Amino acid sequence: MKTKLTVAALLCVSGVARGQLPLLTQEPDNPDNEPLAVHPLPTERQLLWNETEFYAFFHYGMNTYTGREWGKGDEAESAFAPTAAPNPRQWLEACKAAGMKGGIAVVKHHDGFCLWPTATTRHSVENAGNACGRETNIPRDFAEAARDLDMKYGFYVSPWDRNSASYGEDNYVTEVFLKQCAELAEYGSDQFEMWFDGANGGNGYYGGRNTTVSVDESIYYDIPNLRDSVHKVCPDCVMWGQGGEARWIGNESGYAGETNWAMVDRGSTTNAQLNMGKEDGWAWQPGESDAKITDAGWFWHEGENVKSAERLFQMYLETVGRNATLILNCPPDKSGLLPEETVNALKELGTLLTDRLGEQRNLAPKASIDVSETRTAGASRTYKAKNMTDGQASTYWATNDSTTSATITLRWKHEQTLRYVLMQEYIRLGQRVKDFSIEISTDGSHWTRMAPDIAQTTIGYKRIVPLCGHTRDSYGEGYRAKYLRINIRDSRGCPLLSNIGVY
Ligand code: FUL
Repeated sequence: MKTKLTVAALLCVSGVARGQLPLLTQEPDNPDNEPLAVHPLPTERQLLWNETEFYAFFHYGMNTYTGREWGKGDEAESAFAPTAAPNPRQWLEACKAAGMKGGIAVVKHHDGFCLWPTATTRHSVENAGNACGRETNIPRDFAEAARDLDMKYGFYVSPWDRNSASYGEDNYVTEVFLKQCAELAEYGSDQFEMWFDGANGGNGYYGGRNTTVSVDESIYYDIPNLRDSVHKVCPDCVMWGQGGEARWIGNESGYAGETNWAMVDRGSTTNAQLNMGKEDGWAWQPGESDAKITDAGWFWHEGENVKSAERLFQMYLETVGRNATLILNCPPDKSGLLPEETVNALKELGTLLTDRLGEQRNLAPKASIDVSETRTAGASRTYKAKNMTDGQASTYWATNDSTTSATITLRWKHEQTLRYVLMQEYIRLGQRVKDFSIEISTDGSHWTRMAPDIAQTTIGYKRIVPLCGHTRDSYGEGYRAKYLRINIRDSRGCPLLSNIGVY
C-alpha cells in the first residue's frame, strides 16, 4: 500500500538533524479501505462486455441461398438474391423478447461474400442477383436497428477468405482484411464485440487459383495492429477469438465448465482451459459460448428444427449461469427474416426467464442477511451485507484482507419456495472465490446441502446454481426453507460479492 508523507512527518524527519528520533506519521492512501486487487484484472471494455451476458448470432449470407455451411468462395454474386428486403430489426426485436441484450451479425463468412458495399472486393452485395440483394447493407441496418432498440451490436468478419485471390499473401491482410475491419468500425463507434473466427486457411477458390493455402494465424493477421486500429474508432469493442479479448468456450453445444475462471494462459487451446479457464492463468480472457437455436448448421436450412424453450433455458443456466456469455445463433431464412418458429421459441424463452429469474421473483431483497464478517468501512464506502441486494453493481460486501472464508445467511419471516441461487463477484478487483457450498434450513439449526452433484467452485461475473442439481428440468417443485446459507470455503483473496439473488 502506498503511503504519503504528511507535513508532520516531514517535520519529524527534519528532527533527525537535531539528533531526535524520527517519528514518522503516515496517512493511508486508501481512505475507502478498498481491498487489494487480485490479478489479472479485466479491462473496462471487458467489464462492459460481460454485462451484455446473453446476445444473438445471426448467420445470414451467401450460404443461406446455396444451402452450404462453408461456401468455397466460387459462388456467383448473383446467387445472393433475397426474396424480400433483409430485416435486421425483426431479428433483433425477436431476440430482445427472449431477454437478449444485443446481437452480432455475420457480415462476411469464409466464402468472402460481403453483406455491405465495400471498396475491398467485387464479391459483395453490390453485384447481387436482384434489387433486394443490391440494396442490402447489413452493418448499416443492423447498427441502426440495435441503437433504436437500445441493444448492443457487433459484427462477425471472417479472417479466412476463400474468395480472395491474395489470401495467404501480405496484401490480403493490408488491402482486404484490415480495410474491411476499418470499414465495419465506421458503422458505429459503440460496437461491443467484433468476432474473428478461428477457421483459417485450407482449400478454396482463391480467385481461381483453386488451391490450398496455409497461414500461421498467430502472426498472419497482424492482430496487434488490428486491435489498435479498431479500438481507436470503437473503444468498447472487445475483439473476440483471434482478437484475444474473450475466448471460445471450447464447444458449440452451449455449456461452460461448472468451474470457470475468466483467466487463462493466453494462447492455450487445451479444451480444459477453454471450458474452465485456469485459476492461475495470467491473462483475463472470459469465456463466450456460441450455440445454435436450430438443430442443423449455423446458416438456415430447409426442414431444420428449433430447440424447445426449456432446452434453451437450460443452456442459459449452463453458460450465463457459469460465468460465460451466451451468443445464441438464430439464422434468418431466404426472405431475410427469422422464421416464425424461431420467433415463437424466443418469445417462450423470454417468458421462462422472466417467470423464473426475473427481478420480481427475487426473494433476496426481502430477506435479512447475516454475514460472518464485514470489512471495516472506509471514508465513503461500506462493505455491508445489504450491498449484495441493493441492485447496484458498484457496491459490494467484503471481508477484511486476511479472511478467505465466510458465511452469508439469508433469513425470511416465513418459509419460501426456493429453486435458484444467483451470485456475482465484484470482478473489477479480480475473480476470487474457488470453493463454496449452499445449504437450506427450515429452523436455522438443521441444514441440508443443496445440489452436491454440481461443482460449487467458481462464481466470477455471474453464477446461477439450480438447487435441484444436475437434472435437466431445473424448475420442479422447489424447496421450502426459511434460511439459506452460502458458505464461502476458499478464495484467492478476501471474497467480494456485489449481488445475491434467490428465486
Ligand atoms: C466456426 C465457423 O467455421 C462456423 O461456420 C461458424 O461461423 C461458427 C460460429 O464458427 O468456427
